[in-house]
Amino acid sequence: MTEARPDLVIYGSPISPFVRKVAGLCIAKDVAYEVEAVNVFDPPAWFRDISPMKRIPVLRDRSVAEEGVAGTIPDSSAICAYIEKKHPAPALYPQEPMAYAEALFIEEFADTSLAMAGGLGIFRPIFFAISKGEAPGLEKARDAWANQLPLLFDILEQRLDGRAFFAGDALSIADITVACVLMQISLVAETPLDRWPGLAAHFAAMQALPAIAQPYAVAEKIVRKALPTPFDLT
Ligand SMILES: N[C@@H](CCC(=O)N[C@@H](CS)C(=O)NCC(=O)O)C(=O)O
Repeated sequence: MTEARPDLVIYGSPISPFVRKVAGLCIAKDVAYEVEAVNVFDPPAWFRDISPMKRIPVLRDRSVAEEGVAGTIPDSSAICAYIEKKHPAPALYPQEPMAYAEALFIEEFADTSLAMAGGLGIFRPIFFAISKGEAPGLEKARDAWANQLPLLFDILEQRLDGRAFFAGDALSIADITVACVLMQISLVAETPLDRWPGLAAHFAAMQALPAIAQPYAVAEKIVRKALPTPFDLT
């Protein structure tokens, strides 16, 4: 028996935290999806047409259109908001207005500040170098871990304030996004969070969820082929 083709296609790579964020939202909602590989650094012409910012992920909803720009959405935040509208249960955005705004802010904070420090500051200098057969950029990564991330972890610790979730009293897009971006660091480096006990507890709880663990396992399998053991940046 063959599985039905899912409506939702995520173009990109599981190595991207933004692809894993969309995949995580789908898993948490039990919505079928597939990931179609696109190398964003050398994309095919059809992908350039649907990715105005030359970024992954882009979503295609085949139930809307099978090809062309129609039925596609660039940007993980727009994609997740679309999937929430299309598949409202379980809700992954809080109902209460202030909690809703908090969730959107934490999502944005993780997508920008945290991703800059963890992705561009740590993951890329290590993994991209190793993939090209070069020495890992440990100096840059150690600088990001020591000088950029603590301020961001302080903010997350303060926002979390000992709670189980960043916004409202249930899992939301905020929790999924923070975990996916933090795990971008874990792909290449140990991620000790002892100085931020609330964030450490949140991170451990998130890592136990299939929505976070399953897409990460796919990425980890790819990364471990080139880097068997994560680095200690402390
Ligand atoms: N805000 C975008 C960010 C997407 C993004 O930066 N993706 C990275 C991969 S992790 C990318 O496509 N980078 C291409 C490049 O740097 O040229 C989103 O949330 O989708």
